[in-house]
Amino acid sequence: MQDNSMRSDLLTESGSSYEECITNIRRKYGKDYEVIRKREVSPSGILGIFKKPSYEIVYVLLPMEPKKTFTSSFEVEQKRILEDNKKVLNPQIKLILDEVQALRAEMGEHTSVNTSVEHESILKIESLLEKNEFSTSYIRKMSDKIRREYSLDRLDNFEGVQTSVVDWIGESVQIRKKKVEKKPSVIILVGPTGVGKTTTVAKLAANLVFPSQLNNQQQKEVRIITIDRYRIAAKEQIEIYGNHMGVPVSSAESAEDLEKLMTMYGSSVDYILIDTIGFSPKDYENIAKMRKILDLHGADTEVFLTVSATTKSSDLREIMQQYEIFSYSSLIVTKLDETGCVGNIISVLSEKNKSVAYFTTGQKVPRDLEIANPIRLLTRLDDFKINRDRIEEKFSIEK
Ligand SMILES: Nc1nc2c(ncn2[C@@H]2O[C@H](COP(=O)(O)OP(=O)(O)OP(=O)(O)O)[C@@H](O)[C@H]2O)c(=O)[nH]1
Ligand SMILES: [Mg+2]
Repeated sequence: MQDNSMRSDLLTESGSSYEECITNIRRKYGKDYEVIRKREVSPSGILGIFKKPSYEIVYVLLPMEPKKTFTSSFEVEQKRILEDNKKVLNPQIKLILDEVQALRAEMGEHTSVNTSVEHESILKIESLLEKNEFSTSYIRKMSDKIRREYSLDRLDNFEGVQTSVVDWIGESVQIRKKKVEKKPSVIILVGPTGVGKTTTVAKLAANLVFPSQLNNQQQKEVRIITIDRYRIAAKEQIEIYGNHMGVPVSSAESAEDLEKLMTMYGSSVDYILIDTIGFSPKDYENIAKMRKILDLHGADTEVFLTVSATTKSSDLREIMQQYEIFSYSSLIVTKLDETGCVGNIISVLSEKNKSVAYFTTGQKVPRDLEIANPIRLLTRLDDFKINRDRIEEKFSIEK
């Protein structure tokens, strides 16, 4: 048995299908692994055209408790100290220690029994979730929920289990609750570089200025402010959109500038949309500076963290953590059109207990913007059987 408590190297498994690769990985290492990449490999060469494509999964082993049968040097040492101590300890403590050891052995047995009798339906669901790039902890929570809610004989009905899991995934997506609007409502978009903040500000502006679902078909008075002082092109980019929509665009370089603009607009406008510069989540200094500029005392502000749906779970966690200083209320998930997998987004939103406000689904302004809804994510799940009527009835947003 190998010790994989410290491993983080990338490993590769190949097979004729995704399921075959997963079965092989599980046979070797159990469930303590996380899929990093998966892809279909087309056979090369002239003869290759007659062969079926194969599958390749790149994965890492997660740190785990050493298996029961494996005794690390640490455990040997621990046992030795325990034995030594027992010799000199008084009988009462010795009794307690013996009991602890017995309990430990029993717990070990129970864990091994549990993992060996996993029901086929649960295994199938886990494999489906992995394929959709849900995080390991999200998958664990789902399997636990199935075990809790389903008796052994009901588990045989895979279709039934699958329907419940789709419902639970939908329920785990929190949608931003609309606030009571004040005049002006200030909306600030923050987030990493290139995720689509400026484009989304333009889309939001257009959907507020012209009658749409966003403004209940009532035209609103809108202003745009950009904090992008370094890049001329960035200001031009938003000005072009502004001109098209008849929305004035101003730029602010400091907290004072911003304050002045806000006072000037006052309650004569309905919405002030603020576009900010994107920073890498590692650029903590600049993120903090931006936070200072945006200190809007008293204004009715709502900060949205903008992230791209193509970001992998571990990066999403870091971004959400680093932008926490903005006290963002909710997320905007962009570029949903660019990814086939939505498990990463659903997992991290649920882990961090954050809601989502909007999705963007392409480069077209103003068309490719929608109010977030679990249905959009559920219909993007790969290989899950989705009952469209059911989820539409269950998750359509109240008008
Ligand atoms: N496919 C796709 N592309 C998008 C979407 N939203 C924005 N883009 C594209 O992403 C690129 C970057 O968009 P920007 O709006 O400039 O991104 P940004 O976050 O303002 O970037 P910085 O200001 O540099 O941080 C542009 O080419 C956009 O057209 C989307 O929903 N789907
Ligand atoms: Mg921008």
